[in-house]
Amino acid sequence: MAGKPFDTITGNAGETQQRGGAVLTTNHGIPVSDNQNSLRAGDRGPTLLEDFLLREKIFHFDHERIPERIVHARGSAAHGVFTCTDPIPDLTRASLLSEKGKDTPVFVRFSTVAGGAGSVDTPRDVRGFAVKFYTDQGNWDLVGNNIPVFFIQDAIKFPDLIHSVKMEADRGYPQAASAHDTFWDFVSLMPESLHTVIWAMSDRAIPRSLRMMEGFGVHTFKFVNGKGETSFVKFHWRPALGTQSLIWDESAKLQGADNDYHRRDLHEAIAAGDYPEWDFAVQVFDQKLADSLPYDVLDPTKIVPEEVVPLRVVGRMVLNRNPDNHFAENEQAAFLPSNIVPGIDFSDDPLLQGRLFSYLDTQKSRLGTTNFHQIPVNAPKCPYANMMRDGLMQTQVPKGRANYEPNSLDQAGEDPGPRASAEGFSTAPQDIAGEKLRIRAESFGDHYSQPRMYWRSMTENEQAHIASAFVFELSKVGLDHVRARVLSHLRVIDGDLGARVAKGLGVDLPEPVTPFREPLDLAPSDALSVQKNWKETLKGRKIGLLIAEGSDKAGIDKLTDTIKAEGGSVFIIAPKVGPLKLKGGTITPGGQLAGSPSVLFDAIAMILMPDQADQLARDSAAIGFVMDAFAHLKAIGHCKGSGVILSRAGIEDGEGVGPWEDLPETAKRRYWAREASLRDLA
Ligand code: HDE
Repeated sequence: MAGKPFDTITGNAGETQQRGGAVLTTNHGIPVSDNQNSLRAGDRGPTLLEDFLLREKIFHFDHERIPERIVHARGSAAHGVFTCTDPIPDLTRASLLSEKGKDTPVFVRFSTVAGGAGSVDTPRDVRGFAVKFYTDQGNWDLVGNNIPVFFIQDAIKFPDLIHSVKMEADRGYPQAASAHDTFWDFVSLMPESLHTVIWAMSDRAIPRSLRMMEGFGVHTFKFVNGKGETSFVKFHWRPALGTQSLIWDESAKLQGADNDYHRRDLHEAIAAGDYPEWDFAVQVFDQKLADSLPYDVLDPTKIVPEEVVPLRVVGRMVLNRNPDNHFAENEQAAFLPSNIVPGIDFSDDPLLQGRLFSYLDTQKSRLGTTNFHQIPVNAPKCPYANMMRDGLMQTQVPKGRANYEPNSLDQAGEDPGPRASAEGFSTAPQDIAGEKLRIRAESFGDHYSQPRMYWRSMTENEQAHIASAFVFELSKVGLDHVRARVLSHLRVIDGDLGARVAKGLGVDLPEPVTPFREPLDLAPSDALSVQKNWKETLKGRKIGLLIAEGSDKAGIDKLTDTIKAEGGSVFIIAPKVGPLKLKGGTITPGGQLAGSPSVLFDAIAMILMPDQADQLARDSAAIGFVMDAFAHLKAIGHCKGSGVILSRAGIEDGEGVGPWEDLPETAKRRYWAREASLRDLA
């Protein structure tokens, strides 16, 4: 029997080419009649060099990639708006903070540090938190992290730090992981890194969501007001959803379940109108207070606890628009700590000073041109004009004769071009005297007091997570002398920490190092703990609901509605993804059980008929679903029928485990106390 006619354009039997939308053209506007076949000599003959359509398309494709960022390669981004809520013209003449209710557009990029652009979202790592404010005085880039301190004190050590944490030079692994010899070798020889390392071993380095991270400017900056008076300032972002973290086993399993866990979460939240929000707060202090502290405010390995200098909330940021194109916006975004506006100034923090060079320099090799500022995501939204001209990929067409300054073309009646103004950026005057030296200030010499303060500010469970993270990481270190050297530092931070990590590794505790400065017992700061500041809310939390054929639709609707009413969301999972007949209606599930493990959710529920539950109780995906939820300290809601799955997994009713009707309440928490009975933490 003869089939449908063969289509010589698409190569499909009987299909005709889909047509619609705008006319497809070359990059030079020439309309294209066939985007399926290259030009051939005869229907089975060689391709012709003349085929400019083929060559242009392949040529462009061959060059689609640009060098990825040497650090922070993997990022997720969004647009939004910053609103000033408490103007502070007495402290700064920065216009974005000058008027209550004043809006400034922003572009934000969150990132991991160590992994490549295609690496997973949930390794143990510091997260970048870079904000570009498109102010009416030009762009201000606050290029910060989700941890308020940094590993090193001097920019000259940055290449060494990054080389040590990235893939090892000879073998090219591990990707996106600090658990290897070279990183810990560096740490053990650079005790200034210990404060950031203890943060990185805490749950802060495995955030639950980008929406649930704090952000910090890290360095001390300066504010300058209209009278030229200066003060020191540290910048903080506080997430409206509260700071929440994963636990280690969960983040490791998420690396298999969803490589894009954070990126997807951010994108979906914004697409659903569930806009992520942060308060913007400042810690402002003067030289006198700085001088009274037992550490140097120019040292980026130190925080100023908020119990010492309280936070003042001055604005709010809402992210309300996903990028239209990942490459054009996220990949081509260029953040520069040197982008600063009148009213804000740098401090002499030696790490910050080094950054002021690096970011401008890196853009030239990544984006290939000094004109990277003209790419839409980087361009200021206020007018900008100067005498800088030409260069690769120049897209602007300046008019007139004046491309130098001073000039007197105005006297000839021509446009003389832009001029500097007294209102422009000016550096706050500062006395500086001293010898020209390569030296580390003695005031930067205490590396143990603040890690000790951090350790002592944690809950018992958080301490156990930190000690266990050290054990995990050091268990991957093959060089005994490196491991021993790390332990000799840890016991100076805190005897208990050192002993627990040594015990967890099953090795002897070595002699302590002798620090340059005897560590101080600084007062613990509750603000540093994630668990002590947990927000009990369903907002931003995602519940995985397992159902199957015959499940009760009324129950499913009731649970879903209650959770949604409180700002949470429900994702329906079933053994098969096609439409499902239920008692009282039909539902099309969001995901199949095997592809929707419970690591993807903050809490789980099961509403199942007994026969379906019996069947699922023989399915390892269902057993794993409840076992992991339990092991990850999550709330579990079940119906009578689904009890059989729980008993097969050895889970009994107790704190956080009970009837599904309780879930809207129980799902607001994690059950930290459950952990001691589940795993042997250090
Ligand atoms: Fe960066 N850092 N950094 N960094 N950093 C870069 O700039 C660098 C540091 C941070 O989403 C690079 O455009 C040096 C501290 C973020 O695009 C590069 C030093 C903090 C991002 C660079 C530091 C950061 C970067 C790579 C030591 C927190 C991502 C690509 C002196 C306050 C920005 C790029 C984005 C990116 C250099 C230390 C945060 C190579 C030399 C401290 C969030 O220029």
